[in-house]
Amino acid sequence: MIPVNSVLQVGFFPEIMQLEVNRRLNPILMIDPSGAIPNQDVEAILTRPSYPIAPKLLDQLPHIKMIACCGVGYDNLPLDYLKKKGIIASNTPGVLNDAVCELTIGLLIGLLRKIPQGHQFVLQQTWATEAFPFTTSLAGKRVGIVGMGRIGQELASRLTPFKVKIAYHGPSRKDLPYTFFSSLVDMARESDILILTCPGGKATEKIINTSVLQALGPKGYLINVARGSVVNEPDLIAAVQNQDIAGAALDVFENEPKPNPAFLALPNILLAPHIGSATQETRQAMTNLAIDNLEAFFNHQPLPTPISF
Ligand code: 8YV
Repeated sequence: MIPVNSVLQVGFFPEIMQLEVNRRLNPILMIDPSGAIPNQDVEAILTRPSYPIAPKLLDQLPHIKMIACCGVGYDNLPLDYLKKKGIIASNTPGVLNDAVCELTIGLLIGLLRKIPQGHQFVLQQTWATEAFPFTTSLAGKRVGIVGMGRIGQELASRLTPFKVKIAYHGPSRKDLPYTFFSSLVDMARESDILILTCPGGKATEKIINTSVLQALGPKGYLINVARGSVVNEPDLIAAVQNQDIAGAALDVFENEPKPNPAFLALPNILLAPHIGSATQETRQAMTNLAIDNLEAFFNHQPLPTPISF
């Protein structure tokens, strides 16, 4: 049982998620993280990855012992600070793998086969006078996955039936039936498609830069469903503008919900508003898993999905 007035909800939760929250607990709402603290006696925070939880906020909550993040990424949490203060945290891995992989494959095929351009081609009735240009097949391509965690591994298994050759880059080799590259540039050089599924944070900040994009080459494609922080956006914009790569599909950006305006004018780019996990079923499951962690905390039980740090 979660005690009344014990949980502070930091940030906006879309309706279907807020309904689940309200069904199971009665949080104190702090929709604007920079606003005034509504109640300093709370023991736990419920939030989402899009809301950085600053130490200065936590310093105003002397009884905080747990943070439940409703999302798989937790680069919004000050882990060193939490460790120092003995604050535990949870996220919601696993339940969003299907949704994120489905969107990734949708973006990939939409980008390679120019599906949005084909839609406009028909709407504008250009078809009556022109033939839509040939595109390129996914089958036979070399796919390099950056970050072989739960989502990366699920994506690799879903891509295999598409007759692609799969490689991966990450901090260490894993016992997987795919080629491992310790060097990201080397993998880019040996790939037709780079797909980013790695965590955000300092370790992956701007690892996709001009060197990687040049190695990927003019027939190469970049797909980002990880975090905007993983990509050096000016480098990517220049690479697409100069046709140093063939195109990019992006679901995440440095500045959400107002991405760099230069992205909006690029050809051969496919943009989505950070909807990787945004299905009704997935967001309900994520919200309930986040609350399961809160319940476990208040019942002095092990957390279902603790963050290790
Ligand atoms: C969240 C995300 O899923 O899970 C993540 O790491 O990137 C987000 O899509 C979403 O904000 C739900 O809280």
